[in-house]
Amino acid sequence: MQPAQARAILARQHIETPSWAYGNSGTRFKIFADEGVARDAYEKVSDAAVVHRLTGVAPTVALHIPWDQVDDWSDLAKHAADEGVAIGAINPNLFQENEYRLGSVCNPDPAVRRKAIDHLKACVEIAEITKSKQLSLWFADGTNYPGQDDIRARQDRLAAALEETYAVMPEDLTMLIEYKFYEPAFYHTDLPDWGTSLTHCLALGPQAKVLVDTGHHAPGTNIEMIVALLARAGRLGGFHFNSRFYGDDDLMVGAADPFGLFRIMHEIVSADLVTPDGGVAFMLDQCHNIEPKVPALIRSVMNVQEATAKALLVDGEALAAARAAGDVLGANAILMDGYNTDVRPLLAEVREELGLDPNPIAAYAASGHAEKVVAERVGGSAAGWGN
Ligand code: PSV
Ligand code: MN
Repeated sequence: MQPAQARAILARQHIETPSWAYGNSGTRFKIFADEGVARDAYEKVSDAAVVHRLTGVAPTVALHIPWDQVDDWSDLAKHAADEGVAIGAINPNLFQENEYRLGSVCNPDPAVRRKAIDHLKACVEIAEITKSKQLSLWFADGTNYPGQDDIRARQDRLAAALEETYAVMPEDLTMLIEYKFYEPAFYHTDLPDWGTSLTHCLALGPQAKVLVDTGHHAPGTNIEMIVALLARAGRLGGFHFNSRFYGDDDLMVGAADPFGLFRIMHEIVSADLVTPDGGVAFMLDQCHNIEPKVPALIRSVMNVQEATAKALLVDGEALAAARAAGDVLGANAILMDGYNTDVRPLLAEVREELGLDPNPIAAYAASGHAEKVVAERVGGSAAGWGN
């Protein structure tokens, strides 16, 4: 694609940031608290708005419920609008309460399943009030020991819960079903892979789609192949971007494997799903344990932009011709030409065309936001896992 065409697409890109990345997080060993960290959903939304103002391509923020519980959802949506952003995906949290020790919607106890399904339905209502377009589901359900529970019965319980939730969804809401091969369950996970997610989506109907979290695969998995298959099936609902060296590390997207991210974006570009009209939600799902959070999110958005720009610059016509001619090395070289292009000047132009500083990281440092929130956000407790 020509640079001018790529620039037009990049200017319309939409990358969603997650509210939980603005709060404190850590490992099971230690949470290192930062100064100036958002204390509630309002402050997280304000931080997300800073990322959007500096990058121009992060206009929505995902919420996690009840981490982001507020008294008045329309007031939070209004706060977002006042800040120049909107509420993105609504993520029901079904993994932090004592009742969920043996799972949520797959729990053997019908009373626990009822509580979990009621929470899913309450989140549909929150999505309606906040005008969110995605209900994003991830279940920590699974077992730790062979024999612990009936795997098939748990699938039936899962299907029933999804069906009851799907039935109350408005037509403009998409249900995203995320999979993860292990953790926190270690023997079996009820939604371990894209095939299981897709099977449930197909049973539910067209408003159910698969969410690919890049950290949720075994090492060496060819994620772009999964992306291609889901795109072909019309069921690629979105991404949780992050990067990993070992497990579900939730590091900044593009930090560990920028080439893998490029290969994913190449499939997205080839399937013509890169713009918001493609209906794929490009979301980040990360934790910033030791690095400052807002600039880490700015850097992450930029990393996605860079991978996208490289994918857009691949010469599609030349690639098709090389493939048709069986030119193995030629086709590979054409793809690598895209990857090896330094797209930073092109993205600087995109930002200038949007009226932004070409260097969002420097603009953030100069903005004084970090110092301002340290001075302002005194008292109360910083948001973090569990609140
Ligand atoms: C689970 O590991 C997950 O990827 C899900 O998307 C959760 O909602 C999120 O992380 C919570 O951090
Ligand atoms: Mn995720």
